Amino acid sequence: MINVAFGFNDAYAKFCGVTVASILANHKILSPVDKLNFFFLGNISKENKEKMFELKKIQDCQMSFINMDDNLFKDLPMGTWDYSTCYRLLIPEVLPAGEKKVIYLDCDIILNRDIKEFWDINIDGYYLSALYGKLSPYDDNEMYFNAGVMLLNLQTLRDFNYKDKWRDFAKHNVNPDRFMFPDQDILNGIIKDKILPLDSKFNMLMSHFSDFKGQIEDIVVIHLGGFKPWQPTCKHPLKEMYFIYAAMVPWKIKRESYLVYSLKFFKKHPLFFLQAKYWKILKNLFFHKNN
Ligand SMILES: [Mn+2]
Repeated sequence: MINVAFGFNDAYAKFCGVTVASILANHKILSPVDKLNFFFLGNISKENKEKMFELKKIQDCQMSFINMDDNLFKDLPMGTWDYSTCYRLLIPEVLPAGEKKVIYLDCDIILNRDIKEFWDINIDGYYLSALYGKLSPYDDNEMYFNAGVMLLNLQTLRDFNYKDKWRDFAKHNVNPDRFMFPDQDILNGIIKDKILPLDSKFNMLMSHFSDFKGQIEDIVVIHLGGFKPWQPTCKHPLKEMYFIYAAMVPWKIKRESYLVYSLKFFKKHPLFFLQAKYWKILKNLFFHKNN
């Protein structure tokens, strides 16, 4: 089985559905071990679960929903982030103990090729594989990885006592000035070595597109981070491919107009221009460095 995990809330269920549809549509089952096994971390409504199950029409697969406890994150300076972004931190402890490896994906992603190409990467001896380099939003010379696309070695993470390490970090070492991406900053705070750098074709953020030397058909994972494909401000050169898969799901994926987008933004950030932190977030979004 190929394990794939997501963490989200009801507002993002439809976007997760698009990612799942893109995985199913591009995957070939050549033997029983190739069957897809999805783990959905989040407290999801019955209606959204039923819609997710409808995607099995594209290809048969396993789907499990795992309820999460938001109390674990209530002391973190979350800013405007939803707790669900932190669910990825719990993957090694909430997945069945027998699972050795899992792919984690954000819900702003589509697969452009068979996910097996990503799954087959050998991560023996590593904690995880991710896009890794001088990607830090805090310091241009600091090594940092993007936590939106990861291949996790569950065995080495459990042996590392990861479960206690991230809780300890979240309790004692969180620096609110270096906490623009809660989940990603905690992961980068505790995992400093045994990271296998991923080729950008497995996490094609807009920031990496101009340096990519291959063909578009070679790209495996397209990450529509920063501005999302349904937002009018998204400038990712591959964003139209998103709507091929958006048409396959039982939810309506609407493109937001500039007006709707602006109203939502000001509702979420009513005093955003008064807070230095938001300028940093905006700067980061415009340069598409992360997420
Ligand atoms: Mn993302």
